[in-house]
Amino acid sequence: MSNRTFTMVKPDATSKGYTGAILDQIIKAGFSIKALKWTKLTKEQAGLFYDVHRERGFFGELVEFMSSGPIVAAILEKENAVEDFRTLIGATNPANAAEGTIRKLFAASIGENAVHGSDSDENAAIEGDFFFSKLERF
Ligand code: FUP
Repeated sequence: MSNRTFTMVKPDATSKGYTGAILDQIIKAGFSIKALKWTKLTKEQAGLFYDVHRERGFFGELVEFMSSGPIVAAILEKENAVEDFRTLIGATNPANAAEGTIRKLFAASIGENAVHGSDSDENAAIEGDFFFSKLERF
């Protein structure tokens, strides 16, 4: 069990002005920010980030969406970070997300689902390294 996870506030949420409210929920849930960045992915970068989904039918749409506007990337710290953060954000499809979860509150659809959360300690480390150098983590 690692104490770090990686998240993105996705383009749907940044464009609707939800960034502050989402970060507030994350901090109030006990996560501390170890790295934080406002940026925008190219299509190529979005494709690399979601490489594991390259053969899936939704890959093209996913890449278009994730490169369509700014995102906020962050490394978060908390005991049991990966699992607790997945609980905080709720199911991938907001229609199935529990009441009070970030996706239930802020997501519109399975494709435009407001936030990303790493699904394992290994991926949390890979995804954090994708966005942040050692000099950007405190
Ligand atoms: P999650 O781990 O909850 O982010 O979900 P996945 O890794 O399964 O999917 C990554 C992203 O692909 C989702 F956030 C949105 C997109 N996706 C779709 O657009 N349609 C699907 O059926 C599944 C995922």
